[in-house]
Amino acid sequence: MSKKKSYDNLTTQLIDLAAEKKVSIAWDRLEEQSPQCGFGTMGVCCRICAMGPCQVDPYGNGPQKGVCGADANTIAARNFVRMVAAGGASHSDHGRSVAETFIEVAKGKAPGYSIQDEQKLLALAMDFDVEIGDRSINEIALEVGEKALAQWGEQHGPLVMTRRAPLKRQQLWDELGITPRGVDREVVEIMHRTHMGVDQEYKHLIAQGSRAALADGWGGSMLATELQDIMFGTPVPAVGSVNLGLLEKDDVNIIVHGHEPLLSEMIVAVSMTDEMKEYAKSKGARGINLAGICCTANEVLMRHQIPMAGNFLQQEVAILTGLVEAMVVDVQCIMQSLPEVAAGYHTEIITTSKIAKMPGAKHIEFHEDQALDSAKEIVKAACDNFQNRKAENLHLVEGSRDMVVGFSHETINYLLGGSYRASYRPLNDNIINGKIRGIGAVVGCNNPKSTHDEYHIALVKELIKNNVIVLTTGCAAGSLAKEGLLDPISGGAMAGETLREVCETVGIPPVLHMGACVDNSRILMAATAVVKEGGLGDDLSEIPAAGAAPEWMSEKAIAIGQYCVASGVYVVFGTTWPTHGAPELTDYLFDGIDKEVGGKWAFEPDPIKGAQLMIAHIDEKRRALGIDKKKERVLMDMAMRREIEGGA
Ligand code: NFS
Ligand code: SF4
Repeated sequence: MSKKKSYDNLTTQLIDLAAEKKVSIAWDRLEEQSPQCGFGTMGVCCRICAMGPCQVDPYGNGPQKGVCGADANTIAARNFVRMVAAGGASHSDHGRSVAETFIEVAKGKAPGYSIQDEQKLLALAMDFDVEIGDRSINEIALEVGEKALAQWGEQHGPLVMTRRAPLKRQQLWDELGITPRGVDREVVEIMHRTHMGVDQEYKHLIAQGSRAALADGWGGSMLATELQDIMFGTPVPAVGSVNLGLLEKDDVNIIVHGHEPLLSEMIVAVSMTDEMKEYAKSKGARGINLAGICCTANEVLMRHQIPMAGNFLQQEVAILTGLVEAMVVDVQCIMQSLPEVAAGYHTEIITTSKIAKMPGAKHIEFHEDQALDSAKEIVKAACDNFQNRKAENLHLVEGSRDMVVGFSHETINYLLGGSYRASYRPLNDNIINGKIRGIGAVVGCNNPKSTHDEYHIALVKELIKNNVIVLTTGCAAGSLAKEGLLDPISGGAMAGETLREVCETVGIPPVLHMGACVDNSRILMAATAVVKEGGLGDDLSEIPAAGAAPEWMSEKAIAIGQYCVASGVYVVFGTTWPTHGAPELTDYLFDGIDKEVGGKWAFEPDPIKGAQLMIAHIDEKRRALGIDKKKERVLMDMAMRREIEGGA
């Protein structure tokens, strides 16, 4: 590979160090894997039954059917909706753990956890028709928790949370027969329908993909966010910081990596106790420095301002600083290579989840009913490891960036609404008057197939330059933060004139950090609030907005993309696209599915072109709403403007 591996300087330094030390990291393994199988890349390899594996030749020279007769569209659509199933299952199973713990908290059986946001609990109680009256908070929480948990297995639907969507959207889902039932059922149905010889009509398969994805976005994921906010607090704007320069030479450095805040919240709490601080000192350290990677980083960053060490592709190189006493992992996006990378270092890789182990890692299982004890054991193990640091392994990198984090859908409401009345009115007005051209949601992973961080940054710079306000989550947020885009001053300077003006007035950056990937449900809620506020159409598909996952790699990204598309959103993916071997299916996903659900997919490997696709879509929506005309004011020269303003 000749292209740059990472846009980030610190990461680049450590990639070079890895090469020097002959430590194999993701980019090296990608090279070893290259060229990757074209059938797999294009989605037309089927290994669903033992008559296969079968491949369909996308260029028409080889076989066009699998042994069973399945064609390219069926094979690629089955593969695609299986990605939706796995991605939705991951988010939603995380949500299920949260719901289970929530119930234990309500019963008073999970010491360490508590109900922090009572207002949000009461709002959720109303969604679930739970009587409030003069019942105690714990009583209400217990009933909410049990009703929420039952949503995973809801057999008939509709899921309670889908009733938050704009009415028109709910009716459309009903008409199309994709109103989701519980995610457990939808995922099982995908596995059934994609078994050999069942559903073999690609549009019909994709419809089930939509239904399952909606069960995640408007079910499992949304409930994960809601219940986490109730237990750990709804994020409010705060200053945080990002990048590997935040690892401290004199402290015990613990990196929390993965996804579920159930564990990381407890590690945060425990590492702040005097007992643990003293323990760290007794091992020769100054104190304890906690930092995050991947979505766990977003969770603890937005609620506790714990620094973000990095995003997905920085997990291996973080170890190469020689400063990490323990990397504590739970589920999802954790590379199996970590123990191997750590082999020449003192870093301990600690797995903690009941469902996830790795060879070469130390397993300290985390139990929610003894959460503080589990967390203490983990933090102590990290402190014990401080004295094993090897001086010859130290490779300090310097640098970090500040950012503002924690824009939940509620805080956007409050911030933009000002002190009189929380409301989305000012946001809608600024969209209608054209100061804000539209909304872009930029989310998702890193992928070594494209220069780390670069696509996120280039795409978002182009969006904000064109006055599109950006909402971000997940590893994308990490990329953007490293470039200073989440900083009101440096980010604001990169925004177009009118967007900058709005941001300066409110005191926000042009890119709003909304949390982890599971919190993409916050973006759905924010978009819904825009619709309900009025003036921008009456469905999600009518507002001037578009989404993107430029550097995606995970099946979760496909699930998110599909629930956005099925919610009426235009979604652009970069790097690679998994159905190219099936042209008819691909045409349908890119141009055809929108006639049904209002949203559609696009693939664009160039960031500037990707941004332009999003902007063109936003402009088209503005035209349809009849709010495109006012923009012409921009074309007036200063003299005309002075005349008008003077005459007013
Ligand atoms: Ni999202 Fe979070 Fe990152 Fe991608 Fe992985 S951490 S759930 S999947 S890599 S953004
Ligand atoms: Fe081949 Fe059909 Fe079996 Fe797939 S399901 S492996 S296409 S025979």
